Amino acid sequence: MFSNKEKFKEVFLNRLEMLCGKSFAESTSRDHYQTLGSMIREYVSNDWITTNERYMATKGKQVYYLSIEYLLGKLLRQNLLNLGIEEIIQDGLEDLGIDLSELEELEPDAGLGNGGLGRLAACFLDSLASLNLPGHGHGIRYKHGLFEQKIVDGYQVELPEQWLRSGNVWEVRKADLAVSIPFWGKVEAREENGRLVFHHLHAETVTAVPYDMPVVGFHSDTVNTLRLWSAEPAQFPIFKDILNYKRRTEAISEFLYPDDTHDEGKILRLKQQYFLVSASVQSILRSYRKQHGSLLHLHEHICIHINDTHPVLVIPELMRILIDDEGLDWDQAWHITKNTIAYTNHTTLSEALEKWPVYIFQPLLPRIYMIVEEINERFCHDLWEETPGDWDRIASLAIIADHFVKMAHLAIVGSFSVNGVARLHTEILKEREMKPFFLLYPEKFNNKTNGIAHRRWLLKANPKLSELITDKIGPSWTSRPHELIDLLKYENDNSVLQQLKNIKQENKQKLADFIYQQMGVPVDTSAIFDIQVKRLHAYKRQLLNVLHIMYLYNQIKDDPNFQMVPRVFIFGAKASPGYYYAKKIIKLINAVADKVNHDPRVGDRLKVIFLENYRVSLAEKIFPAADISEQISTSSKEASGTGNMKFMINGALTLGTLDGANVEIHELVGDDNIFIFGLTAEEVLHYYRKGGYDSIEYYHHDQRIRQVVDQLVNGFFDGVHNEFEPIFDSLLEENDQYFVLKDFASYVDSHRKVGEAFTDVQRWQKMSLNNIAHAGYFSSDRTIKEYARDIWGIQPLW
Ligand code: 26V
Repeated sequence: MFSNKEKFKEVFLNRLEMLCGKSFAESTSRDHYQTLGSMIREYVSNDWITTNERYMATKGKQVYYLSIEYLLGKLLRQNLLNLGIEEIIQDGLEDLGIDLSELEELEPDAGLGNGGLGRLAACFLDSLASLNLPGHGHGIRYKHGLFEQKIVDGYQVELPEQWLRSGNVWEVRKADLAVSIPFWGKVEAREENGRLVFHHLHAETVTAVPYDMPVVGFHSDTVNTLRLWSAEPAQFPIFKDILNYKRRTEAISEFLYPDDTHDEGKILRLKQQYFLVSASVQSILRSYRKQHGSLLHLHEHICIHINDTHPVLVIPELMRILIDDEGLDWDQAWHITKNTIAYTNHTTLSEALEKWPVYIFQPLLPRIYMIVEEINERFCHDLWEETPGDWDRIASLAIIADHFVKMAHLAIVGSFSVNGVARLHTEILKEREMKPFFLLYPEKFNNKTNGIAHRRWLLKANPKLSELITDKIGPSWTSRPHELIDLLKYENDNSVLQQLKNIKQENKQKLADFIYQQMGVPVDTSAIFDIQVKRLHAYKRQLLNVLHIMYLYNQIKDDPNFQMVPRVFIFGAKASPGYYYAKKIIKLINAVADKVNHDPRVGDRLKVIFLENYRVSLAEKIFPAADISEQISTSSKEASGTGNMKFMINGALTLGTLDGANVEIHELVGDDNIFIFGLTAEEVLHYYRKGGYDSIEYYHHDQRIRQVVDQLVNGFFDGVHNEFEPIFDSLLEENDQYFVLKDFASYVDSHRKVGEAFTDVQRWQKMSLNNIAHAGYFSSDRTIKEYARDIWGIQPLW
């Protein structure tokens, strides 16, 4: 139906009438979107079925990626691009007077994630399918994704997100593949035929119904599956209070937890985790049994990868099935389980490491708890054999300690691979945060530096730049991103550099139009677009950025003739609803924006924009328009960052600390093509060991710092005196845990260098080109190939 545009139009018009029961004349844009979506899904279903049949027939090793988050964004345009039918459809629709971009706007973002971790999962799915690798995702079909953010009077307000309001054209409900998940109840051990058999009695059972979404590879026949589970009441509940039971059940897949602060004590979150794990494992084993029969060689044919510790209960769940249902003994089951599971760690921040109180865990998951207890006992026993009497070591490594289950410890002990997400991060894991585990199992630890789906973040998000690249080095960079390096041939080619500049300018204009339309603030597109978009966290230091803006404003205000390269500072950030401090920073950014943008003395020299509701589709408008990418976390704190890579591949220059993957960006582009400032990770860790540094001293000795810090509490920006007191206190009373004041001078200096470099247009464009040329390394195709080779042991099927 997509062989040519005439055929497409014919089928489209037919389908529209059938699906919507309207004539074309009466139909709305939404009808057009639904019709097109359903046609595309039908079009991929052939390849989808064939892909699954081939997986069944060839019996090659497969990987299942378990993640509590998938930040997919919109799928329409990406699917068209990957299928190679974008042009036919765009032209066909145009003939009918329909604008494809308008239909795209109607598609809601699938926002089933908080930030980097969820987006990484989505990028990985794209690369798996595009590399023809047998890899599928499992997740939860949250009815409401991450909250929608509104800014009201400078404050963040959260609204429930409603992505399923008009249905989801991409999914297929598979009610016949539903499975049951037991919670609560009690376990009874009975002796049957000479062995102990465990029965889970009086459980409250929930039905998990899968909704499958096709994951279409780029110009390949592979269509993998993202299976999202939805919680529904069991068909014949035996409870008296059915209404409450229904509510409790549906609550499991109602909301994505917006908190990436830790969720200690939240029963529903643990329920979600086990729900995902149990449903996924049952489904994986059902298809495995069909293919291979017995589970004895499971680990040779499948790998289950857990995205952080949220799905770590897959370890005891697999043990339970192998022992209770398959009748294997402990050692056999442990061997299989350990060799099936691989784990990625995404943070070293100790406050972010998951742990569950036993008083919640044990009653909710009684059989699973017994198994975790036994894993722990055996593990501690082995430690004791190794270092008898060393109680401190055992206590610090134990999986259950001080009445908590430590999920990261369970993940490390019960898996064959533990990886970090950037080189520095993995080193910190090995040398500090998880050192005792590294000494115990050095062979498990490895690094897999993150990557991004370059086809979404460059080919789709920045069509003009993509066209120029293809024009210069040919089209194969779309599948072989390392070929971007060929752009270096043009680093001294003035015409190419000029074209680069024109494209950036066009993209900046588009973003400026969007900003004007959203907020009514005009911005000067010849200014430096300096952008920080990411979740709001103290360690990411949006505060450092805003203090610097306050400092620039003070200079303008104190000296009306002050000369500076004009700048537009753009922010996008959601704060966890319960994260009081982060919300204060949002208010501060907006207060500063309000003052600066309305001060006639400032003119076009300085503008501050806070774009509300940062999400995947907004990000796609932002990255192509950036000159400067702000990656300014306190060194050692950001595991990797992936926004840094999205900026880079769109030609923005990084202004950053040597943290996360910035270290690798710096290594690739060299000192001349990046702006690095601030303490190194080693220096930060050194200060922590000494108990911090003396922030008051910096306050007293640097007038620039004193002025901006005082302005937090003297009503300068908002007319009241206590709004920003918590921020003031964090810097002085609490001794500035994130080294904001310590890095301030170095940050100011880097910004000065940015200004200088920007005035030399040719130099700037050359730096930009260098960044694009080296960004191929950060394609998630490269990352996924490394996972496939080093961890999963999977091969492309064709
Ligand atoms: C959780 C918490 C909770 C306590 C307060 C501080 C904090 C900071 C971060 C988190 C999130 C932990 C998991 C996560 O999302 N990690 C992110 O994973 C990305 C993909 O690997 C990576 O690029 C980001 O650097 C990392 O923060």
